[in-house]
Amino acid sequence: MDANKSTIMKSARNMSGRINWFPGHMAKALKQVKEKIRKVDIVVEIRDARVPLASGNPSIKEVIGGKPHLVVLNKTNLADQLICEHWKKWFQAESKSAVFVNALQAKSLKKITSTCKDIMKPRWQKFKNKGIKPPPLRLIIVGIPNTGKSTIINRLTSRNAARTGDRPGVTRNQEWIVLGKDLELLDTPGIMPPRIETEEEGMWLCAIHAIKDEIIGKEQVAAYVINQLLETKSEQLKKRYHLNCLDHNAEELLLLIGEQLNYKRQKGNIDITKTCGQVLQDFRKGLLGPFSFEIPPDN
Ligand SMILES: Nc1nc2c(ncn2[C@@H]2O[C@H](COP(=O)(O)OP(=O)(O)O)[C@@H](O)[C@H]2O)c(=O)[nH]1
Ligand SMILES: [Mg+2]
Repeated sequence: MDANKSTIMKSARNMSGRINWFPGHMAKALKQVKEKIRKVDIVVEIRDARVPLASGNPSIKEVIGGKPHLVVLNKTNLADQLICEHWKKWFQAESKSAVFVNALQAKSLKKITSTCKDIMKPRWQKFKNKGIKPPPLRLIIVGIPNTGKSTIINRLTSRNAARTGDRPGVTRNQEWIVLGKDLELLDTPGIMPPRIETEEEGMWLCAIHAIKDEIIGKEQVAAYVINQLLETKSEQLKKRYHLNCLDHNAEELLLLIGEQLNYKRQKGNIDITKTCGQVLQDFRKGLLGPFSFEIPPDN
């Protein structure tokens, strides 16, 4: 047991006790996103509904400039429904354009394109007032890793997509995907680096896999998730892994889960890394129940 435990406790901290979340390049990444944003009319930022603020990057404001900005809170099927309702009200009270979606559901993605059109209506009306046909509305999908950008692009484009490159007189390098009448999407998303303000936010981003497990270690991330679930959703945990009793700390529970899953090494020791990997995989698929990490701040 002790040998296993020390593996879990292995720390990702540097000498000064700070977690080294990632090796930089923030400015370069933001510059690349900025260059892409220059080409579009509206920026659609995908975040994770379980972490509505911390899965964004506050620097995006400067990167976007004055362009309209729609926040899409994705993966609502993995988030606590009641907390999502609170967040909806919060975004409304802040007058921020936000839609809540589950990218795995075609119907909910329509909200993205229809809201974009609504947001752009006043600007497009100006063209019409001058008797000019408005140009196609161009959008870009941006966001931190693993929020569902590629899934959303693929699902938005799979049915009614044609490349503008196929049309004469438009860009020939196929960077625009026609999404339907008067709507075009930049074919690659802008990948934003996360900006982590507190250690807790960092752990949230690890839990939703916006940050690679290697940074903190699977064991630490799994222990964090278990501790969070123990606070509110412990029954689901108990049921999933056939645990008799939850009166243990996270490290002990992970060993019990490994025992239940029969994840063993030679000599019968629990394979704790494999166990932690499984717990994280189950959590990220929603098999341990819906869960929200971040609750709305007071408006
Ligand atoms: N449960 C759930 N999973 C999703 C949703 N959207 C995306 N995913 C999954 O999240 C993972 C990351 O998605 P991906 O599109 O690659 O994210 P990207 O890094 O932002 O491009 C994939 O396993 C997707 O299947 C969603 O709304 N609900
Ligand atoms: Mg992707």
